[in-house]
Amino acid sequence: MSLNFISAAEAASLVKHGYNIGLSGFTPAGTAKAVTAEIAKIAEAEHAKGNPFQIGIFTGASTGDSCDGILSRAKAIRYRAPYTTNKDFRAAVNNGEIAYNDIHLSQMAQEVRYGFMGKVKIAIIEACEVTADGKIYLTAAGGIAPTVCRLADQIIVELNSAHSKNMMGMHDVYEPLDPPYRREIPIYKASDRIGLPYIQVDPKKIVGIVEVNKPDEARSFAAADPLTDQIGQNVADFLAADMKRGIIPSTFLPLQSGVGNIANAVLGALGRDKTIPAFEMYTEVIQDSVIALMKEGRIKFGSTCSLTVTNDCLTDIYDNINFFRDKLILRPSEISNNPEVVRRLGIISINTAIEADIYGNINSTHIGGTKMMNGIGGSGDFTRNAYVSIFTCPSVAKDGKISSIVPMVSHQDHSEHSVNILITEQGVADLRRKSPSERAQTIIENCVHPDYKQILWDYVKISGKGQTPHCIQAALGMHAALNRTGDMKNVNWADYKL
Ligand code: 0RQ
Repeated sequence: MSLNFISAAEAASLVKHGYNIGLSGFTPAGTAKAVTAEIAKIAEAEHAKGNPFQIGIFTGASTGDSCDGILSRAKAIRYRAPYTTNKDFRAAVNNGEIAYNDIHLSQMAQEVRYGFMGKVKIAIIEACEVTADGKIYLTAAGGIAPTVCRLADQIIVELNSAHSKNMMGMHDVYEPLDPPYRREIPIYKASDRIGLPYIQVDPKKIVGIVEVNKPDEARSFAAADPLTDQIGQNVADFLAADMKRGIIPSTFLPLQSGVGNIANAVLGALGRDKTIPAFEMYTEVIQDSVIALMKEGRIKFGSTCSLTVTNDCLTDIYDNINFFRDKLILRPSEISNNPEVVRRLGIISINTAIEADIYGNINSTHIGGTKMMNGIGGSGDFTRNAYVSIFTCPSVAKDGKISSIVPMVSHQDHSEHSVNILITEQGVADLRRKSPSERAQTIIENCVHPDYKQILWDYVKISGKGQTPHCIQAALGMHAALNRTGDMKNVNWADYKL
């Protein structure tokens, strides 16, 4: 079979109203960019004629503006799963315009395979190389590409020359069988390679190859500041102390770290702290700080689903591929985030909370309990199965008008049963082996901002008795005060007397 090159517009014309499309990528790394922008144009033209045009999007995690942003603005998305970070998509979701299914990232590929999500008509896959016998070499992410390639009727390849062919060989493509035939995933250390360096597809399904030269759209991160540095130092001090006590083996354990400004800064601090030995990562996202630490020898190996790095950093990896070839491996999200593997390897997970409550329940996704921020991402995959699960956040948000620690979370993603450690710039709350009341004491004492300590001690006083004491009428009183007055400090517990 010869390779059939077509334009992005020709490729987009294959996508019809009502189709579900499956995309490569995980975060803006490795995602389709050109065909999605052309689909948006078709949607706008159809809408101008009074015709409906909306599609479902299945992908690994967030994408870049060329996908979620452009398609949201064109009102071309009916349904989407999972995680996304785009602000226009977020606005459309919170206006009720898009049906958004925020599921754990490890489950996405298997739920598509199980038939829970509906038919995938077309897969759009970014590649750095494709061969006439159907070998697709992915770029900066694994995502759900192997699964959607296998299930889709047709495959469009975006052959993106902004990604170097040096990426060939960096992926480990492996798809488990479904129950009742599934076997263990044979990864026993972060660097184990268990699959192929490419996706093998039936070449007849590749209906077109679109030549593209567009870099990934990963955002750069805010520089670390004294607050994020302090959070990072608290994480490093905590881990060093656990090692000293022999709770964490002296060889250390692989780390997972979430995405965002805080996560980037935490890793930087861990790298600087030489009481932590050089370590490995088994994670879903590698950001710039990890690459810098690899060059310094502080991180020995990184297994990831994506290289969510700035373009300068990605160019650096491509230019020095011989250095990175035995230090990095990219896996599909079903494997990078697999609970079985996370539990086996004994991962230390570090994720960011939007808010936590005094009992250790975590909200990672919703602002004020109702508005979607980004989504749960892989935080649940790792937290529930970690050797030690850690959440970090600044103790206050929005110039101190919001306490990140509240009596009861306004939305719950991770329960008290899965959360071991809470860390803010104020300090560390070790929740392991503690009862709910003991957890409340340690969280308020160690993690809450001084402006909110007395407010939360007073809440404890009005909470009465119980395994998990609460004054139910008042449990969301700080959120109500924020809505009413713009500042949680204006809560008055006397308003909620029994
Ligand atoms: O608002 O954007 O208006 O400034 O939330 O907060 O402090 O910049 O932190 O970039 O690290 O993001 C949880 C969203 C943190 C992210 C979250 C406001 C705050 C700011 C962002 P502005 P920061 P970060 C990996 C695994 C998902 C789960 C996860 C995330 C904005 O880490 O999406 O970890 N996690 N997945 O002001 C109101 C509060 C607030 C608040 C913060 N209590 N109330 N606003 N903010 N706390 C991802 C993958 O799986 C791919």
